[in-house]
Amino acid sequence: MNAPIVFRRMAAAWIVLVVLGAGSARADVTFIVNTVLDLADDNTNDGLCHTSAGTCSLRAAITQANHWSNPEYAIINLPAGNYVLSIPVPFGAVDDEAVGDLNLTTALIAGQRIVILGQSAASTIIDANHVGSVFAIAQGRPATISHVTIRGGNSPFSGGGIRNEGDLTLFRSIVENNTAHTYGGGIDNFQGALLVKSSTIRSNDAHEGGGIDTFGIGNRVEILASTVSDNHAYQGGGIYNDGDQLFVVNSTVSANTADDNGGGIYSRIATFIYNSTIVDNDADDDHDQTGGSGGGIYAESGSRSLVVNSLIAANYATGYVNENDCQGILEVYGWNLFGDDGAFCSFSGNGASSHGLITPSTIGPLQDNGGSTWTHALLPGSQAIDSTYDNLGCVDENLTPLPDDQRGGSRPFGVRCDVGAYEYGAVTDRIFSNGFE
Ligand SMILES: [Ca+2]
Ligand SMILES: [Ca+2]
Ligand SMILES: [Ca+2]
Repeated sequence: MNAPIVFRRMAAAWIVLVVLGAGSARADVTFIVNTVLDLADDNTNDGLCHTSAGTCSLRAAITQANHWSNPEYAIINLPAGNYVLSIPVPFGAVDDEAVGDLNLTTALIAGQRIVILGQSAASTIIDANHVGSVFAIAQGRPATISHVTIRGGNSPFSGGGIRNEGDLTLFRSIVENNTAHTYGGGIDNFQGALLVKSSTIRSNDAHEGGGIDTFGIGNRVEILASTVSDNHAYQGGGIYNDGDQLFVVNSTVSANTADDNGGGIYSRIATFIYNSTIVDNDADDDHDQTGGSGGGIYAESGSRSLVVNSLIAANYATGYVNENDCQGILEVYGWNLFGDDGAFCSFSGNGASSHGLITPSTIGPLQDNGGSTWTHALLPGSQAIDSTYDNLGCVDENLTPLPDDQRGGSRPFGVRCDVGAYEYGAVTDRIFSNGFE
């Protein structure tokens, strides 16, 4: 068939094909979703996002992106709307791309990336309606999901919101109110690469890793400028890390609960925490008096848990009765502040010179302090203000200075950078556009 006919067919099926530069090898495709109704693609071999109703649904766009065979981006433009998944998995059938959760399958060409772009986390909602997970990202699938809310997932296995075995970047998004029977209520990162940036993981539930569960050796997981809050699990209320490359940078872990160990973070192999705020988490939330230590961080015996310029305070064990910021050995550098570091923690790294105490009442509540995520402000007089004592300053895992705090306010403000994710006095834009940073 000739080119103009192909183009007309694509336009009719709400496809915009963008070829950047004549003779360029780069070719992106954009699918523009035009219905909130959940219908399957009616022909996966035609290159068209098209359902039996003549629409381009989110499921059809993903399916056709899975089958896209050119080597660049497959972009899915997802307007504001409430996208409720509604195709059950037939009894005994495979939960593939046509039914149940949204499957991003292995790329046909290595490195090809699917990009799902919502309008904003407040207005583009993807809801599994509690009948299964929301997303499953396969091994060998690079994907970016931005400006959406992912909620209502309920998995009998792992990854209530997202199960990631691929290479996923989650940006300016919210993962909330998802449940998994085993691992990762919000996100289960199973031997995948995961970057969570400027996003919120909140109010999810699982057996291990209420917000996020990570598993795998050599699989990089980075939580950057994000907030993990109000999640619950048996162990690892906020994050359960069963991998060796979890980096928590410029982020907040708050108000998560575990019935057993690790209210905020359970570190099983290796965890690296830079300029983060870990407050108001609770271990032994079920008050059964067995287990339940490490309200903020539980560092399992033999694990490596590195903490740099971070604020770990007002965490509890046994139902918010006993202050219990950490359990186990923390490897500390820079200047770290605790509410109570005496009872269960010991320290390596710079040792006793690398940590002190903060008065918890100088930490504000978790709220909108500007930026795209909620944070805990430092209140006037807080020991965390201007107190990253050594010459390291606020840095990420590459020891690169952090130019902003979690909210996007320039740091340092004042004479020094502040301990934790929030820079006192830093000015932020309270209104964010939908564009990439
Ligand atoms: Ca099709
Ligand atoms: Ca599926
Ligand atoms: Ca400062």
